[in-house]
Amino acid sequence: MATPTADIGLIGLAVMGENLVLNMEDHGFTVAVFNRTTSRVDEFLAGRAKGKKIVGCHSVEELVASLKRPRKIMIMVKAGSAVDAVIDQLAPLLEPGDILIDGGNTHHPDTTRRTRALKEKGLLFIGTGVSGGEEGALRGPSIMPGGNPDAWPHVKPIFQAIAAKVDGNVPCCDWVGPEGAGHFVKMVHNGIEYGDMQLICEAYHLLHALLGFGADALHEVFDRWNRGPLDSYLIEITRDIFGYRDPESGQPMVDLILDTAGQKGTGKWTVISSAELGVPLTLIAEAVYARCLSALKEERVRASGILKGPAVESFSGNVQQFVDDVEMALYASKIISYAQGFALMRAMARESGWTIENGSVALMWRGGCIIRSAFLGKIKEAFDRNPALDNLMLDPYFQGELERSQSGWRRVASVAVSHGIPIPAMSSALAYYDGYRSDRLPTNLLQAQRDYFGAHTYERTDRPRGEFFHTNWTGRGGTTASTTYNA
Ligand code: 2AM
Repeated sequence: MATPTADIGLIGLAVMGENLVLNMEDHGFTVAVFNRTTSRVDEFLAGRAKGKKIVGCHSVEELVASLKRPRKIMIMVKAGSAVDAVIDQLAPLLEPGDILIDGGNTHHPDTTRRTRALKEKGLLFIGTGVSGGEEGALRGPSIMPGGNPDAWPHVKPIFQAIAAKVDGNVPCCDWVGPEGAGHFVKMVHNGIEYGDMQLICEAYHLLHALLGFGADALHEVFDRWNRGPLDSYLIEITRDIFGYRDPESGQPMVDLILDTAGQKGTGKWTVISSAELGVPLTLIAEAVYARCLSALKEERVRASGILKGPAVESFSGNVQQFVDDVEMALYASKIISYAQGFALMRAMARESGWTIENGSVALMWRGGCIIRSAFLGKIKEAFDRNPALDNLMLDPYFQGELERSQSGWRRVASVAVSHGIPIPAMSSALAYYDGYRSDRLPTNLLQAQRDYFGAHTYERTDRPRGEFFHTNWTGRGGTTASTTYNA
């Protein structure tokens, strides 16, 4: 058999897989490729891979034989059982110390399970988030690897070479943590992406429905916002979307698109995870539910003729001031969303015994991925100042930014409410801000209610924490406290 020549193998030549291969090759690595439907290998070799250091293989055995040791194989197939099928095919052909990498959108518990199972066989598993879409995969994605830490030194030179770069030459890729940590962080990235997109849509709704701004005016506003603290990929593409006209009708394309959204599930997983960990992730939850509500198109159309809103005149305030207020509302809400997302990662790290460095995550998201922005640089600085920061809002910079933007944020919330325009993400963000900064919430009453109907007991303001009391509120039912009723 010929001497192995390839630095890494890749299985799954859909567009993400192909683009990653071309990116690796472009950085000097020889890549062996395989796809279940082998005609795809031939098409790739004859097409985009022609003349490049890419070794086409027609079986997994051939792929394994073409790799230098320790072998490194990246799996880019559909998340779920396909990943297990490929791993089961490969594992018997590999030797201890060989490395398998899943670069798909896998749910993190699967990655934890695979990392553990393969470790038993001496194989080193990595589950990595790859973000940036097709373009990112080709030109520089954000890469978030986690799993067996022994694999990282072998994979690092390849991953950091192909990753997006910021601030000169800093790669948007670093080791995230053990087991499913990489895929967990990618999941939170996607949740934050849901939140960012929903916030932008709410800003659009306010400017469009309330101020009557059309696509051209919106294009201008987003162009200006993209040069301020909101500077980001998503604001930039939104600006460009408003500038795009339907080639046939000449109308703004955005006006012709049906207002119902789909979702693939990563936003939902993020929200489920927040509920399991008991971390408020209200903004992303609202963003997920806003998509669900949008999908009820026929119901909404029927209800629009039945349910009445406020009888408010059209907007009568200062238009320029209101546009600036909406910018502030968007910006402040975005700070809340990231504060909640980073708090979730901190809680998951604690719960799982993982080490996830929030500053390092912020750096990985700075470039390459969909939520890339200048703002993430500020988040990185905040976690550099204090890696153990409980909540991003408490960092002096973000505290100041929230203070600066909250009057506009509050004005937007009240105008939206009085005009009947839904801003679930912006208003829930404000509720979280006001809740988090409250030293006293109405939960004393909640505890009284729980104790009244279920003898759940309560602690007292005039006694030390940890002492529990029960009141016989009705004079009936005795004085026995419930100790086994905690959900
Ligand atoms: P295919 O071209 O043979 O369908 C995205 O669907 C990628 O995942 C494709 O490269 C596809 O291969 C691959 N894929 C899907 N299910 C698979 C499986 N069970 N085993 C191997 N590859 C699979």
